[in-house]
Amino acid sequence: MQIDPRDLPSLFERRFGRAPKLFRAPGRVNLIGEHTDYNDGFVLPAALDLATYVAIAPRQDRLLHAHSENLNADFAVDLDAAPGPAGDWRDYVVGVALELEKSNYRLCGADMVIMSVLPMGSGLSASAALEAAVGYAMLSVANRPVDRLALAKICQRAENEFVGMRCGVMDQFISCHGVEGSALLLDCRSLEARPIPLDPTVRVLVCNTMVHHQLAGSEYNLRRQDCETAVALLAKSINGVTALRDVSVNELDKHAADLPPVIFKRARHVVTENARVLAAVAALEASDFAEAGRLMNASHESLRDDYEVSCPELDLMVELSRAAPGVFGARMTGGGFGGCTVSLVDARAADRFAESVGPAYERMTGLRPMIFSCYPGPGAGPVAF
Ligand code: GAF
Repeated sequence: MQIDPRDLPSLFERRFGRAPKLFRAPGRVNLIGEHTDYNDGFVLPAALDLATYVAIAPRQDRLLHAHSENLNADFAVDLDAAPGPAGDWRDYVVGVALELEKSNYRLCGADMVIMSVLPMGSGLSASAALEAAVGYAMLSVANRPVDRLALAKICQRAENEFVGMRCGVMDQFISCHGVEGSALLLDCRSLEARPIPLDPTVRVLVCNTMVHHQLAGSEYNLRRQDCETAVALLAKSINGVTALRDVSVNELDKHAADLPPVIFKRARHVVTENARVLAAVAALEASDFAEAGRLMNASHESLRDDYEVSCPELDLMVELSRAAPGVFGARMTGGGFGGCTVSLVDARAADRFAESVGPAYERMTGLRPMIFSCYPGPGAGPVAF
């Protein structure tokens, strides 16, 4: 099936007999800072120009009626009937609506058609894009002003509490706050963000490995538990530790013996990754792309060996990417266990990147990867075609 968001107005009118308003929210690629967001740390994501789109019109009652064009599936729920999770895509839609109401945003019922050009389960945060697009759209048709930070937190809560995935705030934050042409350095404790413009002499290239290992969700929640264990143990001997953000690399080394070996490795990833994010921002701002690339490489090694969230396909894609001409660095991006890699590439070599990486990956895995250059786009909002 051909997915084209420009078809949304006519698809909506055919289905619901009236004209919709249109909204979009982007997916993201994270340049560096993985599994640091739920440790109150630093991340450096950029919003993609690939997005999830929602066509919406209000209803007189409190029914939420949604159709997914990608899945060719429908559902209807009564917002007053306190629906529980269904275990599929509906939960992102209903979860956001219910969390908005819990936060005192009274909504009206709505008809929606949803369409996404983001590949699902590819680590580009299609779920946060769905949440942010639906949240923005529902607030708008209920004539409520959109506070982007409040919306990002509500979408995260919907995912934590309704969907059952204990994600941090990075994906929802960048989907709501993306800045065209820039990545955002986000402090996940203060939620302050600073745009880091992407230099025109470099490109960000994303490679989808086309695999998604099922253990992603359960292992993610286990990693969070490991971090909480590390914090509880370190807080006994270091003053003022409430998150791994509060621990320096030296302090962690000094207290290595207080932690079981696996917990130490998890903590070492988070603590060193936080330091790498800040160093990478300094390197990007100084146009030192060799250093930024070296830090991205070190991030991948740490995720693979200490945090143990990589997989053979991600490692292979990273290896092939690093061997391509003009590549400063490459790493997995997102939660791991499949999905995408991100590479920082000299703009002059970017056009040839896909032809050096794609066929080799396909030959070795039998999978044809999707490879694209990412120009950072804006955050969630209305759209017109
Ligand atoms: C997933 C989560 F949703 C994010 O919050 C973040 O933890 C990421 O994995 C890892 O950095 O995308």
